[in-house]
Amino acid sequence: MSEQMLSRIRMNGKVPGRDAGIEVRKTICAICNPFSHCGIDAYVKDGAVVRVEGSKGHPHSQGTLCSKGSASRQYIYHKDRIHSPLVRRGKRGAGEFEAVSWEEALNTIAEKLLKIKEETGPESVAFFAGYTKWMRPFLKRLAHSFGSPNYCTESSTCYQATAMAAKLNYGYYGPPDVLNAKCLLVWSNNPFHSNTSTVRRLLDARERGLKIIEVGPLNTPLSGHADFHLRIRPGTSGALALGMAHVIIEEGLYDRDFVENWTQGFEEYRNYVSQFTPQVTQEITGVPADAMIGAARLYSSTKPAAMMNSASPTVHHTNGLQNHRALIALVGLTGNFDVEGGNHVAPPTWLYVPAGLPARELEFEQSRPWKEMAPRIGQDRFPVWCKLVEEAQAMHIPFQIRSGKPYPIRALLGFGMRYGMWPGSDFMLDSLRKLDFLVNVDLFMTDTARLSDVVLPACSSFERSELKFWPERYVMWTQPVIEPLWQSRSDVDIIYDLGRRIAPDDELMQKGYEASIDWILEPSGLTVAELKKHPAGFFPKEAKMPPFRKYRKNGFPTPSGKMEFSSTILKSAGLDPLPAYREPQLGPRSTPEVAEKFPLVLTTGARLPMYQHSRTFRLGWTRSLRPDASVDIHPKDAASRGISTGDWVSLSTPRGSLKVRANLTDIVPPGVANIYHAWPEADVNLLIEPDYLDPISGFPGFKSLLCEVSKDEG
Ligand SMILES: Nc1nc2c(c(=O)[nH]1)N[C@H]1C(S)=C(S)[C@@H](COP(=O)(O)OP(=O)(O)OC[C@H]3O[C@@H](n4cnc5c(=O)[nH]c(N)nc54)[C@H](O)[C@@H]3O)O[C@H]1N2
Ligand SMILES: Nc1nc2c(c(=O)[nH]1)N[C@H]1C(S)=C(S)[C@@H](COP(=O)(O)OP(=O)(O)OC[C@H]3O[C@@H](n4cnc5c(=O)[nH]c(N)nc54)[C@H](O)[C@@H]3O)O[C@H]1N2
Ligand SMILES: [Mo]
Repeated sequence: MSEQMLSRIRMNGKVPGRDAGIEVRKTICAICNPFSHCGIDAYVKDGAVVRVEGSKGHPHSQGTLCSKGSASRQYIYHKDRIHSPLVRRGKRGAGEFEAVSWEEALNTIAEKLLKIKEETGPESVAFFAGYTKWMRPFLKRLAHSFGSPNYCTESSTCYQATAMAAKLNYGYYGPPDVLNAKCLLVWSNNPFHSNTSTVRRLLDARERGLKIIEVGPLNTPLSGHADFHLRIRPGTSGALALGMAHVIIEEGLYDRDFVENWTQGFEEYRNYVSQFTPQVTQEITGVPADAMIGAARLYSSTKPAAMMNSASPTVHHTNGLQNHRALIALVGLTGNFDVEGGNHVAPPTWLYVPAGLPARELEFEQSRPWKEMAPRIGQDRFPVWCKLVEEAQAMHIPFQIRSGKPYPIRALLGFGMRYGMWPGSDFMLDSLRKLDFLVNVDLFMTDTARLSDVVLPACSSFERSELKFWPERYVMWTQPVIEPLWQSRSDVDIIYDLGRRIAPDDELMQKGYEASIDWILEPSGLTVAELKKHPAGFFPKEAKMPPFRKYRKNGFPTPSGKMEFSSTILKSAGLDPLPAYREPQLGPRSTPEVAEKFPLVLTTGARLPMYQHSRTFRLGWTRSLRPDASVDIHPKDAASRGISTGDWVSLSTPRGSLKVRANLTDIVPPGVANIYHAWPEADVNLLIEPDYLDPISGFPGFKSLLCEVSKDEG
């Protein structure tokens, strides 16, 4: 073949090299959760990404990309990207905007926020970050340096309730040490859909003989690999955990030494769980007693055993916090807390990821002590949240906007804010309309952005620099592989430019983003200059995991210094100190009168591999994998209602109904309906009351309420 022909093939075939003008640059996919974020090789030609591939040899993602990451080009070049800063000119929500310069947009925001601060105090301005994590510490610092305690995030529905449960029981907690475990209790987590880059290691461990117990109502790709799959009725995790504790205690399978020396309230707990006999537990949870007993024996007698949890499905219930306390209590009860092959406590280095290095994220974020600021949104209603979580409880935002009590909320500065995230999303939407001033920063022109007074275009992970740690103790300072598209900018640049205008006294912020990262990383010995020398990332030599059983030296960071079966903090708040089981507020046992008309249990938001909340519906590739909003129901329930697959059906709750298609599947057990949570045409959060919340954590009961599915005759 001639050189000329070869050269043409290279050009057309996207082969990197000088001939083709294509360079391969390293970046990350940041569409999904911070524990994944796969390494990407971006093929760049003439300043545009022409192809993406998983970075081969990346220690976390090992060259893989899921359906979402593979569609990265459709994501970054999508027609819905916002091109320039916009200021509203027409009626709110009418979508009439004028494109303005960054200078004008930022000045408009600063003037308005400073005016509100002067009139009703800095607390009247709330700062909110949606699912995206990377800009959070900077946004929180901006809020506090401005003087507002009201920094809050999507974590008011995600993760933080599990962290609260862990703090109440143990003071701290750790992820499962899958590599060294002999038994893994996967309590409501579907990594095949929600955390794909971890699955290979899980399957390898299974091949080495790892025993697996899965708890969760839905069949998942893990179910076929599990020794036991306990298919609970949604919302009954707590009862199952108490039933398992009963078996473990009765049969003497608990860790006596740990319980005697390191726990508080065991006798009360033992006494309480004695009512959860296998028969009672079966009646509540629907799990056959034999399977529950078998799983309890397997988990407690295989050493070491680890528990894998998730950020949301056990706490998306009106009884979620106590449920989660009950299930993680099994870790201590069986002596698997902070041991090799169990749940190993390792403090996060940066953005939730433990990478074996110390850093100063918390000191950085909290630039002003709480006592120098007003009480947070939700502080009266969810005092235990405010004691344990360093944020405001965002579920209370719409209520405080409406009541103006204890002080008015007049402006909201949102980064990736989406009102569809809230239960009673129409209630949140109406509340946002009542604000004096709403700003949203997003990549795309979303419904929430359309409602705003000022809209700012953020850029994607391909167009910015961010600090990224992976649990494999790997770190990368990403560098833009292309220039920010149109006039978009990195969230962090926006935050620092606002900082200059609304928080001029914050000296560190005035020094800029990279100086702030250097400050945060100081205890680790890393600097941005050093990180920049490794564009593909590296393993810092200093990174090391902490020792096991740290409590033996320092006690537990709880009020009693012990693991608390009976919580001192809950007791002093006048709440039940034991991980007491209560039925979900709406359920066949708690509200049989409602169940007459709405006999199915509704669980929402089980993760689908191609969708990430609202993010990937607009992409042709991902959308083609599941084009229609659909509700999963069991063939038996469908048959008794005359429903076939693909039929249009009404999904109704006492609050309203949606028209969706029926998907007949035994992924759901009989009696349960399941629907994904962010369909653009069928928002299930319209069907859930805005105050359908766990009274302790404030988390919404997204995953246990009542519904009916009926054939749509219209
Ligand atoms: N592809 C994709 N990945 C994601 C996300 C996404 O939107 N798309 N979202 C990310 C986020 S923010 C989160 S929080 C995680 C969630 O990640 P996961 O927790 O893994 O996701 P889910 O599918 O919600 O829940 C896992 C399992 O919990 C069980 N479950 C469902 N309802 C209940 C219930 O009522 N009680 C109990 N005990 N178990 C129940 C089901 O059996 C289900 O298979 O995923 C993250 N990863
Ligand atoms: N019914 C029901 N509701 C749920 C759930 C459920 O299971 N059921 N799950 C809950 C959970 S666990 C979660 S985590 C939440 C998630 O809910 P959201 O936080 O709303 O999640 P997303 O839709 O992923 O992201 C919100 C916005 O962020 C924008 N965005 C993406 N990247 C960036 C960026 O880099 N910068 C900026 N500025 N914006 C960006 C996206 O375009 C999107 O418009 O939903 C909750 N709501
Ligand atoms: Mo989440």
